[in-house]
Amino acid sequence: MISKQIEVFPGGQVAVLSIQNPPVNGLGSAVRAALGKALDEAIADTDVLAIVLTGAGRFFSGGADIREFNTPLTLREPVLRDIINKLESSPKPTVAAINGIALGGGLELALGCHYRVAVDKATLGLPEVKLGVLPGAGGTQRLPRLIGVEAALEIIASGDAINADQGLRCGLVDQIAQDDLVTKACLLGLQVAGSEDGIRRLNPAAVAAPKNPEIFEQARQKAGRRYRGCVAPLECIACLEKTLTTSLDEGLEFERQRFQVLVNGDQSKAQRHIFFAERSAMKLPDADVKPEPINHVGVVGAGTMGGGIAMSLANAGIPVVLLDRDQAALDRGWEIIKNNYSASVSRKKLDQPQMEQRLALIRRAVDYQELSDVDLVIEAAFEDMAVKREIFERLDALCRPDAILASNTSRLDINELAAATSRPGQVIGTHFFSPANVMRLLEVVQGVQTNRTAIASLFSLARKIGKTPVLVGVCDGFVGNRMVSPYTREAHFLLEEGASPEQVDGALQRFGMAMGPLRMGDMAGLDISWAARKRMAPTRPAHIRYSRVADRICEMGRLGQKTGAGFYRYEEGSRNPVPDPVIDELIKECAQASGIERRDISDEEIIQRTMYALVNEGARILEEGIAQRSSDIDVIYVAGYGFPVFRGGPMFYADTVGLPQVLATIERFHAEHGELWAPAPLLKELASSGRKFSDL
Ligand code: T1G
Repeated sequence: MISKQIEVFPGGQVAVLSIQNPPVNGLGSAVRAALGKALDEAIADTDVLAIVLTGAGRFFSGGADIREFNTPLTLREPVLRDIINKLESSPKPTVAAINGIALGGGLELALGCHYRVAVDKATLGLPEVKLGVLPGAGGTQRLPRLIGVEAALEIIASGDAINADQGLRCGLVDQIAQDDLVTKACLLGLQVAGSEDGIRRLNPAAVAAPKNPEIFEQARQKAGRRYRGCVAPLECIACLEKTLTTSLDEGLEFERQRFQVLVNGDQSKAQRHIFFAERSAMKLPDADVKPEPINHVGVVGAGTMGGGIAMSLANAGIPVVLLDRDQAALDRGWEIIKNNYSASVSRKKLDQPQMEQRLALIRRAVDYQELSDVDLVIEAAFEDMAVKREIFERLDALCRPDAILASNTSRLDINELAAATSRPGQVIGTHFFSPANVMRLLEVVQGVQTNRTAIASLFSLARKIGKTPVLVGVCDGFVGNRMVSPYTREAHFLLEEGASPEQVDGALQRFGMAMGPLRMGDMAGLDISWAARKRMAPTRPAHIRYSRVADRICEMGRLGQKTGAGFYRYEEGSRNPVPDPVIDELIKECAQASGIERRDISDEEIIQRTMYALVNEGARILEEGIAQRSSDIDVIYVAGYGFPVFRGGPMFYADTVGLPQVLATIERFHAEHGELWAPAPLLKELASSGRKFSDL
């Protein structure tokens, strides 16, 4: 847990304590107890003149052990704050030798030291806000006293990490080291031990007011945009504001109280659930299966999705052949890619050389022969089975026998594509989400014959290009889009029953969704789901309720933003939805044609009808084994569909509401609205047995 080494120098002896707790040197209770004991011994040892604290491997420390947050405080003694106070009140100089990643409580531990030396590749951050909490071991009180409240506010309210050089410039780091980190830290400790100035200590008095008194309000506005609906950023900002009027000790007590409120709140429990859920989802189904390297990729189709996929690959340094059979289409796609990169350069997210380097990695082609040597082809052509099957037959004939063939289809049958090839084991789905170069989610769709090596290879590639891969099975819409069907169906039904488009979208945006379903449809294009509905029309049972609202909107040529109108109107060049009386009238006509008497609809009903439609379908997906875990569904919705992270995803949200209550409401809807609301057997089983989706 904690190794101790006595380093002897001409100026005296230094106790070097090293945190050894793989995988991230987390500060669990055993580590804290061992560190406290080692500190007591080093302070008591009269031969030791200074103390250096460092970490083993690439982590100084990844912070407190998040898994402990659900255990009562008493079980977590000694608390991290006590260990940090021991460092800070030490009569001997304490120096943090930051050997790599120092996050959360890990950085707070370093803040408890009197000095900090960091390797040049160190990463320093207080990401607690991303877990729905705040730096609860003194970070909100010590950091502003070290680097000023403005710099501290940015680091703590954003949760974003900084590098060693930025740390040096703002005063968080005293020295940068290369491979002589511990020696440098020891010598600094001895230098202080021998100096008349003594140990530099933080000023416990209130912090000087910032030049701009508006910074806290501005921070709240910024946090509201980035972490919409989250309470943790506001609590972080409150703790920082407190430093202007209270002493260090008073501020630490305030911070402790606010931390306790957050860590026991639903939002943090949801955000911690997503933290672990993302890591579970990205775990390879068979850890022992070795992925094949993917170093050269072909993308077929230079449209919006194909271009975004090509950018995702180039951004990770992977050479791409972007192919379209139509030169004009290829040129259009290339222009979009160049414009996207230029926009990133204008926003200073990229510099010019980086843009040119990435563009150079994307080779354009119209001849399929250019794909004869790639490791993987991702087909992103028109969403039509006949078109895709023809492409897969061509690829199968000319690609290397070991090449993997993937389709970016958003709902078509991967098994049918596999059957069109001589390599069904190497056929897989890679469902990217638009814009593919931005959205993290990647549904990796396994066909019945897809082999484990192909899955492992795609998972490895996904992580390399910064995506969150989630393994899903084949059905219409896989997981995300399959669930979005009943979600959108209920939204359309609610329109006929009396809600306006802006009420449906508004209720869901107030719930925390990044965008309501109707506005989302306008943005994505209403024609995509229209085509799916038309494809399924022949098999749709006549006795099942069906809303004509969306079809009629499409039949008017209103396909969403791209045509300037859909559920809403859009002024020229604007994406702001404008309610349109034409649509209100259309909805009333549809309701009348269906004999529906319109009524007032509450926001609560809108949330229940749409959210529980997601949950019920998610339960069926789990029953059918289309998703491996309930938490995978949560990851898909948070990472790919704008579901609020502070509610933990649809299945976690249902657990939070309580499955008996969710089931009772669904059964009421079943009685009122018919068989579309038949409760999933799994939901009934869990509700009756007192279990939760997160128990699965
Ligand atoms: N607690 C518990 N487990 C953790 C953990 C943590 N802090 N960090 C990582 N793990 C597990 C993770 O679940 C995975 O487990 C394994 O370690 C490898 O993680 C008091 C309150 C450090 C950048 O928010 O950002 O301190 O799946 O796959 O890609 O104020 O982990 O192998 O079983 O992510 O190399 C603040 C969270 C905590 C940092 C490493 N700290 N961790 O990334 O590995 S709250 C954080 C990360 C706190 C104080 C507050 C990343 C990483 P498994 P990984 P990685």
